Amino acid sequence: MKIRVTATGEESAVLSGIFFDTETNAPPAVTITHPLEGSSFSLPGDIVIATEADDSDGTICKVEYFADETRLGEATNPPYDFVWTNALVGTHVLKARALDEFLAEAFSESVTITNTLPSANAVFLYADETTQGTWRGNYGLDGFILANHATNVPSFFSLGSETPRGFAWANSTMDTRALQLAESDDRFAATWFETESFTLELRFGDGKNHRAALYFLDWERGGRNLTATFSDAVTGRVLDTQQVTNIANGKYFVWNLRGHVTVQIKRASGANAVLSAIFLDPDTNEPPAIRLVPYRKPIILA
Ligand SMILES: [Ca+2]
Repeated sequence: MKIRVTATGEESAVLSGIFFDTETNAPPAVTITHPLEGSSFSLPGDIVIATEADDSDGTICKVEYFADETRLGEATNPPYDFVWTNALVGTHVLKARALDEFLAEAFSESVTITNTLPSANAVFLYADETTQGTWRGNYGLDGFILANHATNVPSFFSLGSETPRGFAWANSTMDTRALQLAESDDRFAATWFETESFTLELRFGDGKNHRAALYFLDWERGGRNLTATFSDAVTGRVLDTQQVTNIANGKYFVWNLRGHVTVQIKRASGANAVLSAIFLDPDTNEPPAIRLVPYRKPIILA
C-alpha cells in the first residue's frame, strides 16, 4: 500500500505521524436456511435461496450467491433472499457469501441440491418450405448446429451423442437451398449422413419448452424421403414421428421439445439418411388461461 500526500497550495506537503491499532471489526455470519441439504427440485421452476445473515457490530452490506463456484447474483436488502430462475438439471452445491460495511466476508456452509427434468415431450408444430437456406433472422435465435460447419448452442442445451459423418456438397454457392454461413450471407450446402439411419440425443437442461427446427435438404434431388422419430431418451417411449418428404428444395420441420429426447433420422427412399442443421428458438406458445368467475344465480322470470 502506498500513501501519497500532495500539496495543493503554495506550501510543501507535510505529514506528522502514522498510528496503527488492532482491527476490531467482527466479520458477519451467514447460513443458508432454504433449500435444505439434499433437497430435490423438479424443473422448470424458480428456486428460492434464503439466508440468515447478520453482523454483530455493524450491518450487512450484501449477500452473494454461488452455485458450483459460479456467482448467481446478490441481494442487498433484508431478508437477502435470492431467486434462482435459470437453474439446470443435475446436482449443485450452493453457497452464500455475506459482506459487512467494511467488506469483511463470511461464507456459509454449502448446501447440495439436485434438480430433475420433467418427462420428455415432442410436439410437431409445422413444416416450412419457403425460408430455405435463409435461416439468419428466421431460425436459431437461441442457437444452432450446422452440419460440417459451426456449433453455437446455449448453456441449457447439450448434444449427448456424436454427430454422424459430415459431407459438403458445396462450400460456396448462391443456391438459396444452401444454408447461409454462421457469420456471413455466403452459402454452403452440407449434411450429416448415414446409409440407413442415425440418432441424435438432445438435452434441454432447464426443463422448459423450446422450439427446435431441423433442416433437411436433398441437394442432388435424389428422391430422398425420411422419417424423423422423437423418443424419450430415458424410457424410449416414442413421442412423435413425421414423414420427411419433398426436401429437394430444403425444408424445416419444427417441433416443441422438452427434457431429454432422442431423434432418429431414418431413410425411407433415396441414397441415405440426411440432416443439414438443428436450430434452437424460444418457445413462443402461451399456455391457455383459465380463471374462476363468480357464480351468478340465474334470474327466473315468473
Ligand atoms: Ca462487522
